[in-house]
Amino acid sequence: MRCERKTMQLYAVTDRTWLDGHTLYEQVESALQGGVTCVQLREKSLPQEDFLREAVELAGLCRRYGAPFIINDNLEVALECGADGVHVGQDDMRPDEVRRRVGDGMIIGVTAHTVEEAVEAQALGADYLGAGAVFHTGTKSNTIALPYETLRDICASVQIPVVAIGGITRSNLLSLAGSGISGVAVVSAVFAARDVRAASEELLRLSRKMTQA
Ligand code: 3NM
Repeated sequence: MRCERKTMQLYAVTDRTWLDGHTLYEQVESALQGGVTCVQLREKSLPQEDFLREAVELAGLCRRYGAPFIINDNLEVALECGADGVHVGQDDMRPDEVRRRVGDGMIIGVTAHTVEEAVEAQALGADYLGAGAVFHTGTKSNTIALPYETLRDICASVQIPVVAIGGITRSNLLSLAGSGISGVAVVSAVFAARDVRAASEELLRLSRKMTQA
Protein backbone atom coordinates (compact mmCIF):
# COMPACT_ATOMS: atom_id res chain seq x y z
CA MET A 1 0.00 0.00 0.00
CA ARG A 2 1.39 3.42 -0.95
CA CYS A 3 1.36 6.26 1.53
CA GLU A 4 -0.79 8.89 -0.10
CA ARG A 5 -0.80 12.44 1.20
CA LYS A 6 -4.52 12.31 1.94
CA THR A 7 -3.95 9.32 4.22
CA MET A 8 -2.27 11.73 6.65
CA GLN A 9 -5.23 14.15 6.83
CA LEU A 10 -6.48 12.87 10.18
CA TYR A 11 -4.25 10.22 11.69
CA ALA A 12 -5.63 8.71 14.91
CA VAL A 13 -3.17 7.19 17.38
CA THR A 14 -4.83 4.88 19.90
CA ASP A 15 -4.67 5.14 23.66
CA ARG A 16 -6.67 3.05 26.11
CA THR A 17 -6.60 5.71 28.87
CA TRP A 18 -10.12 6.96 28.16
CA LEU A 19 -12.02 3.76 27.27
CA ASP A 20 -14.73 4.63 29.78
CA GLY A 21 -16.49 1.28 29.57
CA HIS A 22 -15.99 0.89 25.81
CA THR A 23 -13.55 -1.39 24.07
CA LEU A 24 -10.71 0.05 22.01
CA TYR A 25 -12.30 -1.68 19.00
CA GLU A 26 -15.53 0.28 19.55
CA GLN A 27 -13.65 3.53 19.94
CA VAL A 28 -11.61 2.95 16.80
CA GLU A 29 -14.78 2.08 14.88
CA SER A 30 -16.38 5.35 16.05
CA ALA A 31 -13.27 7.24 14.93
CA LEU A 32 -13.43 5.53 11.52
CA GLN A 33 -17.11 6.40 11.22
CA GLY A 34 -16.13 9.98 11.93
CA GLY A 35 -13.68 9.87 9.03
CA VAL A 36 -10.19 9.33 10.42
CA THR A 37 -7.95 8.56 7.44
CA CYS A 38 -5.34 6.41 9.20
CA VAL A 39 -5.12 4.48 12.48
CA GLN A 40 -2.01 3.71 14.49
CA LEU A 41 -2.16 1.12 17.24
CA ARG A 42 0.16 2.35 19.99
CA GLU A 43 0.59 0.00 22.93
CA LYS A 44 3.42 0.58 25.34
CA SER A 45 2.65 -2.00 28.03
CA LEU A 46 0.39 -4.70 26.59
CA PRO A 47 1.86 -8.23 26.59
CA GLN A 48 2.87 -9.32 23.07
CA GLU A 49 0.10 -11.92 22.82
CA ASP A 50 -2.64 -9.43 23.70
CA PHE A 51 -1.06 -6.80 21.45
CA LEU A 52 -1.17 -9.24 18.51
CA ARG A 53 -4.76 -10.34 19.16
CA GLU A 54 -5.90 -6.74 19.29
CA ALA A 55 -3.86 -5.85 16.19
CA VAL A 56 -5.48 -8.65 14.16
CA GLU A 57 -8.96 -7.40 15.11
CA LEU A 58 -8.19 -3.77 14.40
CA ALA A 59 -6.45 -4.61 11.11
CA GLY A 60 -9.68 -6.24 9.92
CA LEU A 61 -11.74 -3.27 11.10
CA CYS A 62 -9.53 -0.70 9.35
CA ARG A 63 -9.56 -2.77 6.17
CA ARG A 64 -13.37 -2.66 6.14
CA TYR A 65 -13.22 1.13 6.37
CA GLY A 66 -10.40 1.44 3.83
CA ALA A 67 -8.08 3.18 6.29
CA PRO A 68 -4.39 2.22 6.50
CA PHE A 69 -3.51 0.50 9.77
CA ILE A 70 -0.09 1.20 11.28
CA ILE A 71 1.60 -0.49 14.23
CA ASN A 72 3.78 1.59 16.54
CA ASP A 73 7.26 0.23 17.04
CA ASN A 74 6.64 -3.53 16.89
CA LEU A 75 7.71 -5.18 13.66
CA GLU A 76 6.69 -8.66 14.69
CA VAL A 77 3.13 -7.60 15.46
CA ALA A 78 2.98 -5.48 12.28
CA LEU A 79 4.04 -8.41 10.11
CA GLU A 80 1.90 -11.01 11.85
CA CYS A 81 -1.33 -9.02 11.85
CA GLY A 82 -0.96 -7.93 8.23
CA ALA A 83 -0.73 -4.21 9.06
CA ASP A 84 -0.28 -1.70 6.27
CA GLY A 85 2.67 -0.10 8.00
CA VAL A 86 4.89 0.39 11.00
CA HIS A 87 5.96 3.58 12.76
CA VAL A 88 9.36 3.96 14.43
CA GLY A 89 10.91 6.67 16.57
CA GLN A 90 14.47 7.98 16.47
CA ASP A 91 15.48 5.55 19.23
CA ASP A 92 13.90 2.54 17.51
CA MET A 93 15.10 0.54 14.51
CA ARG A 94 16.46 2.54 11.54
CA PRO A 95 14.09 2.81 8.57
CA ASP A 96 16.45 0.97 6.18
CA GLU A 97 16.66 -1.92 8.64
CA VAL A 98 12.88 -1.91 8.97
CA ARG A 99 12.60 -1.95 5.15
CA ARG A 100 14.87 -4.98 4.92
CA ARG A 101 12.61 -6.79 7.34
CA VAL A 102 9.19 -5.80 6.00
CA GLY A 103 9.80 -5.50 2.25
CA ASP A 104 8.53 -2.87 -0.19
CA GLY A 105 4.82 -3.29 0.43
CA MET A 106 4.66 -1.79 3.89
CA ILE A 107 4.42 1.88 4.83
CA ILE A 108 7.23 3.04 7.12
CA GLY A 109 6.65 6.11 9.27
CA VAL A 110 9.45 7.78 11.20
CA THR A 111 9.40 10.44 13.91
CA ALA A 112 11.62 13.45 13.18
CA HIS A 113 12.35 16.51 15.32
CA THR A 114 14.88 18.29 13.11
CA VAL A 115 15.56 18.89 9.43
CA GLU A 116 18.59 16.58 9.68
CA GLU A 117 16.51 13.73 11.08
CA ALA A 118 13.85 14.33 8.44
CA VAL A 119 16.27 14.29 5.51
CA GLU A 120 18.00 11.20 6.84
CA ALA A 121 14.73 9.33 7.43
CA GLN A 122 13.61 10.06 3.88
CA ALA A 123 16.97 8.94 2.48
CA LEU A 124 16.72 5.69 4.47
CA GLY A 125 13.31 4.88 3.01
CA ALA A 126 10.66 6.47 5.24
CA ASP A 127 7.27 6.89 3.50
CA TYR A 128 6.04 9.62 5.83
CA LEU A 129 7.27 11.58 8.83
CA GLY A 130 5.65 12.34 12.17
CA ALA A 131 6.88 15.65 13.61
CA GLY A 132 6.23 16.88 17.12
CA ALA A 133 5.44 17.89 19.67
CA VAL A 134 3.94 20.94 18.00
CA PHE A 135 2.01 21.89 21.18
CA HIS A 136 2.18 20.93 24.82
CA THR A 137 0.81 17.43 25.37
CA GLY A 138 -0.12 15.56 28.52
CA THR A 139 -0.41 12.27 26.65
CA LYS A 140 3.29 11.50 26.22
CA SER A 141 6.12 12.44 28.53
CA ASN A 142 9.60 13.51 27.43
CA THR A 143 8.43 15.09 24.22
CA ILE A 144 10.58 17.66 22.44
CA ALA A 145 8.93 21.01 21.70
CA LEU A 146 8.87 21.63 17.95
CA PRO A 147 8.41 25.29 16.98
CA TYR A 148 6.26 26.16 13.96
CA GLU A 149 9.35 27.33 12.05
CA THR A 150 11.08 23.97 12.48
CA LEU A 151 7.93 22.17 11.38
CA ARG A 152 7.83 24.37 8.27
CA ASP A 153 11.53 23.74 7.56
CA ILE A 154 11.08 19.98 7.96
CA CYS A 155 8.19 20.00 5.46
CA ALA A 156 10.24 22.02 2.99
CA SER A 157 13.23 19.68 3.29
CA VAL A 158 11.49 16.44 2.21
CA GLN A 159 9.17 15.21 -0.54
CA ILE A 160 7.34 12.65 1.60
CA PRO A 161 4.22 13.66 3.59
CA VAL A 162 4.69 15.10 7.09
CA VAL A 163 2.07 14.75 9.80
CA ALA A 164 2.23 16.97 12.90
CA ILE A 165 1.62 15.50 16.35
CA GLY A 166 1.41 16.65 19.96
CA GLY A 167 -1.30 18.57 21.75
CA ILE A 168 -3.36 19.18 18.62
CA THR A 169 -6.99 20.08 19.31
CA ARG A 170 -9.87 21.67 17.43
CA SER A 171 -8.82 25.01 18.98
CA ASN A 172 -5.23 25.11 17.71
CA LEU A 173 -5.29 22.94 14.58
CA LEU A 174 -5.82 25.81 12.14
CA SER A 175 -2.71 27.60 13.44
CA LEU A 176 -0.64 24.90 11.68
CA ALA A 177 -1.83 26.17 8.27
CA GLY A 178 0.97 27.16 5.92
CA SER A 179 3.54 24.85 7.53
CA GLY A 180 3.38 22.35 4.68
CA ILE A 181 2.05 19.43 6.71
CA SER A 182 -0.29 16.95 5.03
CA GLY A 183 -2.40 16.47 8.13
CA VAL A 184 -2.49 16.00 11.88
CA ALA A 185 -2.00 13.04 14.20
CA VAL A 186 -4.02 13.11 17.38
CA VAL A 187 -4.52 10.95 20.45
CA SER A 188 -6.61 12.67 23.11
CA ALA A 189 -8.51 14.99 20.75
CA VAL A 190 -10.17 11.83 19.39
CA PHE A 191 -9.94 9.17 22.08
CA ALA A 192 -10.60 11.33 25.16
CA ALA A 193 -13.66 12.87 23.51
CA ARG A 194 -17.08 12.06 24.92
CA ASP A 195 -18.31 11.52 21.36
CA VAL A 196 -15.39 10.03 19.42
CA ARG A 197 -17.23 10.04 16.11
CA ALA A 198 -18.31 13.69 16.34
CA ALA A 199 -14.83 14.77 17.46
CA SER A 200 -13.31 12.97 14.48
CA GLU A 201 -15.75 14.59 12.07
CA GLU A 202 -14.92 18.04 13.39
CA LEU A 203 -11.14 17.45 13.34
CA LEU A 204 -11.33 16.14 9.78
CA ARG A 205 -13.23 19.23 8.68
CA LEU A 206 -10.66 21.49 10.34
CA SER A 207 -7.69 19.52 9.02
CA ARG A 208 -9.01 19.80 5.45
CA LYS A 209 -9.50 23.52 5.95
CA MET A 210 -5.97 23.80 7.35
CA THR A 211 -4.30 22.06 4.39
CA GLN A 212 -6.38 24.03 1.89
CA ALA A 213 -5.57 27.36 3.51
N1 3NM B 1 4.23 11.42 19.98
P1 3NM B 1 -2.11 14.14 22.08
S1 3NM B 1 3.44 13.56 21.09
C1 3NM B 1 2.46 9.77 20.54
O1 3NM B 1 6.08 14.48 19.98
C2 3NM B 1 3.03 11.11 20.58
O2 3NM B 1 6.54 12.63 18.94
C3 3NM B 1 4.58 12.71 20.17
O3 3NM B 1 -1.02 13.00 22.08
C4 3NM B 1 5.82 13.31 19.67
O4 3NM B 1 -2.66 14.22 20.70
C5 3NM B 1 2.47 12.20 21.23
O5 3NM B 1 -3.14 13.64 23.07
C6 3NM B 1 1.19 12.20 21.98
O6 3NM B 1 -1.44 15.39 22.54
C7 3NM B 1 0.17 13.09 21.35
